[in-house]
Amino acid sequence: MSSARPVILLPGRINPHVRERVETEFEAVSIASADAALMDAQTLSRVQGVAAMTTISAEFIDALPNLTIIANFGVGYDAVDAAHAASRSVMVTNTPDVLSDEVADTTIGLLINTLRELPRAEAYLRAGRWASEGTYPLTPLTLRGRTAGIFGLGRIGLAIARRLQAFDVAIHYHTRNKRSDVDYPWHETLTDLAAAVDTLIVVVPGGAATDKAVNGGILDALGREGVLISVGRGSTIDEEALIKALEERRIAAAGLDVYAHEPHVPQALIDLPNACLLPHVASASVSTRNAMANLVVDNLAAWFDSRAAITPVPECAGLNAKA
Ligand code: NAP
Ligand code: 8YV
Repeated sequence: MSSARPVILLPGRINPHVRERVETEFEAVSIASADAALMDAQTLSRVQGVAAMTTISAEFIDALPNLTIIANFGVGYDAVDAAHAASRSVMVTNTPDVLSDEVADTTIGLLINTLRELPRAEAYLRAGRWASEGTYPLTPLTLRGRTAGIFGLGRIGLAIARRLQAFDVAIHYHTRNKRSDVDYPWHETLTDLAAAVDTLIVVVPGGAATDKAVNGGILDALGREGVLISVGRGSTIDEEALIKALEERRIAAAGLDVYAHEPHVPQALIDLPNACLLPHVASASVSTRNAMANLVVDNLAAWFDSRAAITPVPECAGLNAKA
């Protein structure tokens, strides 16, 4: 391998297709986690790029004096201190669009599983209970007649909305900025949105601005027939408040793909019959993860080729070389 190739650090677990391409197209350095103490001074100074699906802190960025790009595996980049990277002229890229349809498909599946209890019905069959006890009980909840409120009508939120329209579900939304390209009713506050709908779908980015935004008050506004679906980031939901609302049946049910402290899921949630739980799999098909992996490595290649990343995050868009 030529020593002229840019040196790319792979800290911690990474998608195998990212690893394969980085090892082929760059000089790869792997370490167990994003901890500068795991590298000697010479290695720290050789690193020019990072490809990661883990936390990249300001401290770690500062420990890499010749770093110019962090390519994040995932559209959500709340684990990367992008503001700090930008202040040091380090590019950060993410993987938008290529996963939107997959995540939206999974969200619809999670919603229907939550309402119609399909995983529980299948477990009932597999346990032999259909033959021994009779038909599975009728489900109190249904998608029919529901009104969905989408908290975060961005790329994925729009893909969810398009699918829900085909199911004849009415759609409302809350974002900070009203969109001019859709006719769905916009609500200026999350409380107003929750009060107007019976199905709240959360797909905003994580981070300080959305931390625990879905709290007990929002769940009470959603109401007793209310269903919460969360596919954005676990940090956006006040998990303790959610568990209490589900236990007390102040909302009817919840379907979750993301959690505050992954991969740890509170036992109280696992024990709840009205929670439908997935292990952060919304984008997790081989084809979609490969598309994300290709975008990670294509961003690195474009950056080292022409200093023009393909999908810079907004904080870093100004770092791209002008065409
Ligand atoms: P996006 O296109 O940037 O959309 C984000 C939406 O959220 C926008 O409509 C934005 O509108 C709104 N928003 C952002 N901050 C807000 C705030 N503080 N209050 C209200 N609305 C806010 O992002 P995307 O591609 O749809 O992805 C969304 C998120 O989904 C990602 O960041 C990631 O965390 C998560 N995700 C999860 C999985 C999974 O496996 N479960 C997979 C992919 C993505 P305004 O800017 O107008 O507010
Ligand atoms: C991945 C995601 O599960 O893109 C995101 O923001 O949450 C998911 O697609 C994640 O990036 C894998 O680490």
